[in-house]
Amino acid sequence: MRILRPRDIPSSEITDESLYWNRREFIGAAAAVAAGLIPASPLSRRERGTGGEDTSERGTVGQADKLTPFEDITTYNNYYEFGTDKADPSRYAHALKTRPWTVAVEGEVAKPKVFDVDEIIRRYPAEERVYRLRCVEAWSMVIPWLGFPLSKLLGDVQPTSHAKYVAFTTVHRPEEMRGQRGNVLPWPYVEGLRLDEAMHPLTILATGLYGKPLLNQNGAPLRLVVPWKYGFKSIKSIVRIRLVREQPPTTWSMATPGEYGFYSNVNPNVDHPRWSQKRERRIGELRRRPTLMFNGYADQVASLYSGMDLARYY
Ligand SMILES: Nc1nc2c(c(=O)[nH]1)N[C@H]1C(S)=C(S)[C@@H](COP(=O)(O)O)O[C@H]1N2
Ligand SMILES: [Mo]
Repeated sequence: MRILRPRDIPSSEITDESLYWNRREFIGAAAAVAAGLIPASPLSRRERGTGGEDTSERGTVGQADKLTPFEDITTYNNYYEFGTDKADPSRYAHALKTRPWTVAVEGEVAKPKVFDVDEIIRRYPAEERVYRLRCVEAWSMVIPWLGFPLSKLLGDVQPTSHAKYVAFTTVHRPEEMRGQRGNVLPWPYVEGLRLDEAMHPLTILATGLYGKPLLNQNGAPLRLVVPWKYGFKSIKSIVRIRLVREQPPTTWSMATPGEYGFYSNVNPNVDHPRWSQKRERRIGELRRRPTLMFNGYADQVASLYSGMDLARYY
């Protein structure tokens, strides 16, 4: 497997964590607040995770986790609807029209509703969450998302007592998504979570990153982020969220059942059949670092899986 940086980025271009926070506070903050992207009160030092202290409460990460540069987050992507090369999404995703855009929230709920995405953005104020994203291909990034807990949206549609899982669907538009004209995966891309995973406070719907609205290659206008699971669970450009009784099918487990299961929790002790998951390369770094159980969020999520054999339910 090839793991390359998209291109050589001059050091002057690399977005440094402190630089980002300075810019955000002195230049970007007012505009971002006006656009409804971030809350008006700046996050405290503790919440930013810049002090090296325990910031686990909000799922933020410590000083050892330097933010991945914006350039890398937006040019080194997996989004097979636009091609399989890491550079394809940034090349071709502009063809997707992200407005008007609706998201149907339906199924086992008392109050199903078709939302306009701008209504979602207005109704659920975005907070900043700095999360690690660990791809199943053994690379990782640290991304300052803007988003809100999925639990807020689900709470508002009132899941019935029959709701046990949540099924997510990406938009299906072969005219705009050139990869969907081929059969590299079954389309549309679908993903799923158990209801308790979906309701967990770390699980967010993201609408932006680095203080700006999401670019198409990152899943505009609305994508899931589940930081303790491999990146492919974080489905992009969502048009349907359906509460269901049974475990729903997921794209990668349909495509390659022997390699990808429903749970897909980051787990250094369970190898992928074709490679080890013990280590990972942070994009922009040369060294490999150890992969952490549940991607480092074990203290917050391990209890969801108590008593489960995670080698069987991979
Ligand atoms: N619809 C859709 N969602 C997707 C993918 C995809 O191909 N299609 N790729 C997944 C994978 S494998 C990863 S690692 C993450 C990457 O998200 P990022 O490009 O924002 O870093 O998106 C996930 N969401
Ligand atoms: Mo991935």
